[in-house]
Amino acid sequence: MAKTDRMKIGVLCHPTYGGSGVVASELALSLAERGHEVHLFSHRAPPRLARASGQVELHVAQGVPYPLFHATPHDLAITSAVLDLHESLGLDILHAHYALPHAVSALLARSAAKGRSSQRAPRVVTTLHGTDITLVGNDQSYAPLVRYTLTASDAVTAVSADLVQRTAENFGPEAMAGRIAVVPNFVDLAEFHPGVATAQTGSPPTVVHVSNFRAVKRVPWLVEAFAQACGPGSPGEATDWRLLLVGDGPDQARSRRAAKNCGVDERVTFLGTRDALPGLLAPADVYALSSSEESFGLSALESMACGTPVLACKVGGVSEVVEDGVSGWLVDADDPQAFADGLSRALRDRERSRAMGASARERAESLFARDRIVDQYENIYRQAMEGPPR
Ligand code: GMT
Repeated sequence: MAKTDRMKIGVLCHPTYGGSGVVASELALSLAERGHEVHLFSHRAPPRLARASGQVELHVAQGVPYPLFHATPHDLAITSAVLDLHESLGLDILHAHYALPHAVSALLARSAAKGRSSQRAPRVVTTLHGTDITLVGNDQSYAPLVRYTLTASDAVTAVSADLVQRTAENFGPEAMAGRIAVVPNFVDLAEFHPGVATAQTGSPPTVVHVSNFRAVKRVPWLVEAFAQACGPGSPGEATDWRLLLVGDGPDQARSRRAAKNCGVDERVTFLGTRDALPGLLAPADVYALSSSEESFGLSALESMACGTPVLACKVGGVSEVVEDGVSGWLVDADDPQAFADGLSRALRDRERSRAMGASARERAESLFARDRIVDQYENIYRQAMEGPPR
C-alpha cells in the first residue's frame, strides 16, 4: 500500500464476546492486514482480538476508581486515551461502534483535538448496531445524546436497512439527514466454513444457539420450544434430539430451570463461553435464533457460513440475512408452536436441512464476505476524510 493511502484509524468498541465487539475486532484486524495503522480502544480486551495475532494496537483504558464516582467512567478514560494518541500520532479516523458511549467519546475527542492539537482533527464514523437505537438509545435518558451523535458524526452506518428505518422512526428525519449508509456485518469465510455433514457422521440431530443469554435472546423460550418439539407424540420423543447452548449471561440459570421443568435437561447441553465457534456451528443441523429483537444476527451469519441453516424469528433485520425457505426459516416471534414445528422439521429432514445449509453458505459468500464489506468501510473513511469538517 502506498504511504499516502495508509490511514491511521482508531476503533472504539465494547469488549463483547459477540455482536459489535466481534465486528469491531474483525474489522480492525482486516484493516491492519491491508496495511493501515489501526488502534483499538476498549475498557477490556475484546475476546476476538485477544486471540488473534494481527497487527492491531490495543489500548485498554479503564480509568481510575474514585469514591466520588458511582461507577468508574471508562468512557472518559477512552476519550482521554484517544486524544493522547491523536496528539502524538495524528489519527485520521475514529470509528465508533455502538452509539453509546463510543460515538460520544469519539466526538468529544474530535472536538478537543480541534482546539488543542497541531494535528488535523480526526473524522468520526459511527456504526449503529441495534439496541443503541432500539432498546437503550431511544430511552429518554439517552435519546437526546444519541440524536446528537447521529447529526454530529462525519458519517453514520447501520448494520441493516431495518435499523436505518428504526433510526428514522425513533429519531426523526432531521437526525438522519439522508446519510445513514447500510453496511452489513461480515464473516471470515475461511475461518467459518462447513464441516463434514452431521447425518453422515452418525451424530444426533442437533440444534445450536450462541448468545450472551440476555433477555432479548429468549433462551428459556427456545428451551421450551425445543421441549415442545421433542414432546409426546412428536418424532423427537423417541429419538436423541439435542440442543447445544453456547455462551453465558443473565438468563443462564433460568434456561437451566426451564430445561429441568420441561423434562429435557438431559437433552440440553450448556457449554458456556467458547471461542472455537466454527467447530460447534458446522456439525449442527440447525441454528436457532430466538431473539425478540435483532438488528442483524451475526451469529446466524456465522452459522450460515458454516453451512448450517437458520431458524429465526422474523424480527428487525434478520430477514436481510436469512432468506425464508432458502437459507433457513423465519417464523413469527410470538408463535412458539411455529418455532417448535420449525425445529422439528429441521431435525426430522436432515437431508433438506443440509441442502438449505449449502444455500446458506452461498448467501454468506455472495453478500457478506469480509473483503467486500471492509472495502465499503474503507470507502466511507476516505469520503469522510475528503469531505468538509463538521
Ligand atoms: O444490541 C445488542 O444486543 C448488542 C450488540 C452487540 O454489541 O452485541 O448486538 C447488536 O449488534 C450486533 C452486531 O452488529 C448485531 O448482529 C445484533 O443483531 C445486535 N443486537 C440486537 O439488535 C439485539
